[in-house]
Amino acid sequence: MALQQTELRPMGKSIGRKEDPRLIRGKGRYIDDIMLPNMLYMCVLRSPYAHARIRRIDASAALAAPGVKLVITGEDLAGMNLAWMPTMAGDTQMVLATGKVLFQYQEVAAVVAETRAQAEDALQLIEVDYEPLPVVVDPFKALEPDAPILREDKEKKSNHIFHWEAGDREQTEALFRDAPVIVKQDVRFPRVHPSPLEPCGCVADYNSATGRLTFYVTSQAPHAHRTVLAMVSGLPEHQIHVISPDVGGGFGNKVPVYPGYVCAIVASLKLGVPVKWIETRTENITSTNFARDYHMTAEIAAREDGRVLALRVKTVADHGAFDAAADPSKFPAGLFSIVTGSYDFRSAFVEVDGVYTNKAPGGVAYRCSFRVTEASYLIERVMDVLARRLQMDPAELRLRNFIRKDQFPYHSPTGWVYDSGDYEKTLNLALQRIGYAELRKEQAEKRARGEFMGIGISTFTEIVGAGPGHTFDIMGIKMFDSAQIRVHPTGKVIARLGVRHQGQGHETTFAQIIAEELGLSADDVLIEEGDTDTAPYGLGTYASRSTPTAGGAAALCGRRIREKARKIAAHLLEVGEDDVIWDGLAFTVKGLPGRSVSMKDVAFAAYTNVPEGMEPGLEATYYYDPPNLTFPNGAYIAVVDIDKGTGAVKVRRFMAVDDCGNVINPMIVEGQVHGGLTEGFAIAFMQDIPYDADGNCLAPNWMDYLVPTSLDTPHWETDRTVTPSPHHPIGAKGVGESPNVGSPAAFVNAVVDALSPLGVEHIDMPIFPWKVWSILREHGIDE
Ligand code: MCN
Ligand code: CUM
Repeated sequence: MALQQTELRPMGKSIGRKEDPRLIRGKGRYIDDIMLPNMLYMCVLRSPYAHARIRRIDASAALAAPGVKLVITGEDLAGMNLAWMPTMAGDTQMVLATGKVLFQYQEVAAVVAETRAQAEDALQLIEVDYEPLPVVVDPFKALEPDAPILREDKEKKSNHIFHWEAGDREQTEALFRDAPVIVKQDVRFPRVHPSPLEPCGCVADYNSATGRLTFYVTSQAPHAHRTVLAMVSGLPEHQIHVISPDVGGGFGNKVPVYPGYVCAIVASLKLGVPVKWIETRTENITSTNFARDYHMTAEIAAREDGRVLALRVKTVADHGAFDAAADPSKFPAGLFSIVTGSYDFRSAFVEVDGVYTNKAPGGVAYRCSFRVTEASYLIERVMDVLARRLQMDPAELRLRNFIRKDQFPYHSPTGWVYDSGDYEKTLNLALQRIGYAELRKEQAEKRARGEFMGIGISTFTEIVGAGPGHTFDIMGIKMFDSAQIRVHPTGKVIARLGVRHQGQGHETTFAQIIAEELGLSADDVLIEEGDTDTAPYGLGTYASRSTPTAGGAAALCGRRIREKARKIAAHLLEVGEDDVIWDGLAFTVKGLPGRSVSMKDVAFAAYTNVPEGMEPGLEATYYYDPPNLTFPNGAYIAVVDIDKGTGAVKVRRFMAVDDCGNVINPMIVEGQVHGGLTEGFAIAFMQDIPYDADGNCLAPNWMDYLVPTSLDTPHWETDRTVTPSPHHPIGAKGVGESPNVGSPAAFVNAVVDALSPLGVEHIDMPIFPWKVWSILREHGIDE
């Protein structure tokens, strides 16, 4: 039974998630649920070496193994001009290795068999003769002149990928020259992985009679995938039908096109039957889009009273073997230049250098807002370093430097125009809700007793909603998004959007937006996403862009429907169009409030009784290219206690005040915040993908790469302020990534604050208990 929530005017209400009755009862349809007649299974052979020349591949024994139908190698693909594919970052990536392998677990060959077990068994029979080459895992070593060159396919004989900068170098230097106070801190954001519950996978189904490829794939961006596949495969775009069924978590992992997809399509083209490929957990962690791996150095120039003047940032970005970051094309370091954050710096200069290493390729993913997680963590960490240097309370330092409410729209020194915010109000609410003054008193008492309690603040500014199309594109395609609404004769609606949710609740929130515009209930509106044959073109769900872009399209599309509906209403009410007013629920006659027709009446008339000469039907499509991004923000405060015996950090309290403008569904927003905080907590305390000197991945599964359970997860307290976006059709800003962008700094600041009596100024994530334990022991604290 479906949920019934017939409430009208659903905007801003916590109505139950329409998708949950399906998903919670196991009635979802995920990629591995798709079973087609005559379907075969594909498995991928991966490299045990991080860097090696391939002398020879012998697949004859595998080909002769039971059930095996096909083996594909890089050489086979080279014959079809498919051995390499383009990445979104403008680089190229090997589909199956030719010549050499560049990271451990790189795709070397694919086997297709009648069963998955047969395919896996046959992988063992493929003989590959590797000649190991020197390995580079440290991006700084990769930049040294005598480092081995990894990408022999490139003209440029160096491991340096790109240099990118933003801001004003001279002005920043000048401010640094005269500054009375300068702080400097090296900060590493470790390599992490979004690790969604459902790994990546696909079913490729090529019909040789129709020439049509139906491609089922766990995708956050089905339309973009169709375009890329058309460009890579040479199949006409209308002959590719991409279907992204229920997605079991994406977190950015399901934005890129992966080699396995191309291999499955090639296999289906060759064999004429459907081919399924589903990753294992290890394949997902070791080869698909990782996140972060930023080595950052930040300096702040300030006055003695704490007023900040300038910010200087230098970063080395480790992209692994191929730059497969899923950033907008003109932004090799994503939106990292938002690094001045919530503070009114006079000037800033930011540089990023991208580097190849023998590691898995990437890397933009994991609730990252295109590198805003790194930027936000850096500035929030370094503001605390400055506070400590000046012996100033970190809340006070922030309040002194915030961009003030009356400065919006605010032009940042790196070129962004922040739309709106009230940072002071948000922080004050968080301070008051958590009882900041009392906590500081408690901390002082505990310090006197030799106990380690810490309070960490993070007041972040996010930047989400890419477009606008004039600045943001992916391989030339402008980053707008779309909605199409069809109102049927009985007033029931099907709406399709160009985005594709992975658990964010679009089936509910977008139904709320459209129902609000049409005077219906959310139950009357069915939301469909993920099918390129039916949905209007859109760029997909990532970077918290769905609400800012497709949400805007949904509202404006609803208003477009209303324009036609008003004409029909005038006809039904037998008055002129100008005398018809929309009161939020129905069309009424000016001055005659008793006379009205509802959207349901109008819908029926649209198919039965339209005014003379009017086209029948009631539907509309809207492509919305936003005028600017939206700038959600928040104030997070963590309180931690450290166990001196074990070094374990207990997060005693966590207060998150978010401002994402007008809220469509408060419960869903709270759920997004809980989820993102849990991931931020995991990043701060549990997650890292290290490599040894030979390039072996040391966290290739959930035994070594830790995912938090409900037992690890702290209790989250949430609240909100509302500063509507002035340019968004319903005043909403995105929120999905805010908690992950904002929270790591709050956790780390709290731990550093706890240990500051020992002189600790910084600890790199993840803060495992052993790190804290070692610091305590180094300082002679032994309990
Ligand atoms: N919302 C709202 N009011 C607002 C803003 C948002 O009610 N003012 C609602 C939206 O309508 C939507 C949800 O909150 O239902 C998230 O909206 P938005 O911030 O627009 O983000 P997206 O829908 O574009 O989701 C993307 C974002 C990203 S980039 C990652 S990564 C992430 C995240 O969402 N991955 C997720 N949250 C996730 N949640 C789940 N369950 N699974 C993932 O894979
Ligand atoms: Cu960068 S993770 Mo989200 O944008 O899909």
